[in-house]
Amino acid sequence: MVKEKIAEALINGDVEKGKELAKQALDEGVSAKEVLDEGVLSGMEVIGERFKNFEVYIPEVLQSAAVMNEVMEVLKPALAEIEEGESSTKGTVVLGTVEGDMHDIGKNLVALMLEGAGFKVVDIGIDQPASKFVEAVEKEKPQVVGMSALLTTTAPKILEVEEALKKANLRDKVKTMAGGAVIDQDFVDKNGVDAYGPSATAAIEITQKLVSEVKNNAS
Ligand code: B12
Repeated sequence: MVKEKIAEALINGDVEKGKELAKQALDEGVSAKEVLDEGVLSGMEVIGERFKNFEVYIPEVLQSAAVMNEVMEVLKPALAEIEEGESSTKGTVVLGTVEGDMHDIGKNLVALMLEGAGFKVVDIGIDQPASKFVEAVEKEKPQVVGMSALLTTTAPKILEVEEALKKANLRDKVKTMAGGAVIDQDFVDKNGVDAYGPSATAAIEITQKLVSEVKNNAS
C-alpha cells in the first residue's frame, strides 16, 4: 500500500508526504528497489501520460520531479547496498544527455544506481554536444559512454557522438550505451550503439557486461 501512496504523493507533487512515506516504507522492510520501481517510477509514468495528454503542464511535472529527487535522497543509502558481490567488475562511465535535450531525471537516476553499484560516474550534464563527450572520454578514459535522449529530435545526436568518437580514434577503446523515452533496441542496433538500457536497474547489468568486455579486449 505504501508504494501506491508514494506514487500518489509524487503525482500530487507533495514533497513532504513523499519523503515521509519513503522512510516509512524502508522501516516496514520494503526494499529500496521496490519503492523505486513501484512507487517513484510508476508515479512518474502516470505524470508522463498526463503530460502527453495535456492534462498537466511543465510546472506540475517539475514539482513531481522535485518529489522524486527528495524521495531518491531517502532511498540513496539503501540503494547503494544493491551493489553486486565482490567479483563484479567496476569501471568508469561517462554519462550525459545529448545536445538539445534538457531531460535529466532518468540520467540522474542511472548515475545514482551506477554509483551505488560501485562504478565511477562522470556526469557531463544535459545538452552536451558530441565534442564534450569526446573531451570527457579523452580526459577520464572510461570503459563505457552512456547517452540519454528523450526527444525524437535529439535521438540522432547519439549518432553524432558515435561518429565523433570514431573520428577521434576513441571508438574502439570504449563501449557505448543509450537510453531514454525515444530509444529502443532497434535504434541502437541501427546506429552502432553497443547496448540499449531500458531502465536504471538494467543499466547496472549492462555496464557490468560492457566494462568486462572492454577489459577483456585490453588484456
Ligand atoms: C519530465 C519531463 C520533462 C521535464 C524535464 C525535467 C528534467 N529535469 O528532466 C520538462 C518539463 C522540462 C520537459 C520539457 C520538454 N519535454 Co519532456 N518530458 C518529461 C516526461 C514527462 C518524463 C521524463 C522523465 O523524467 N521520466 C522519468 C525517468 C526516470 O524516466 P526516463 O527519462 O525514461 O529514464 C529511464 C530510462 O529511460 C533509462 N534511461 C534514460 N536515460 C538513459 C541513459 C542510459 C545510458 C541508460 C542506460 C538508460 C537510460 O533509465 C531511466 C531510469 O529508469 C516525458 C514523458 C516520458 N514518457 O518519458 C516527457 C517527454 C520526454 N517530453 C517531451 C517533450 C515534447 C518535451 C518538450 C519539447 C515540451 C515543450 N513543448 O516544451 C520539452 C523539451 C525540452 C528539451 N529541450 O529537452 C516528449 C517527447 C516526445 C518526442 N517523441 O520527442 C515526452 C515523451 C512527452 C510526450 N509524450 O509528449 N519534459
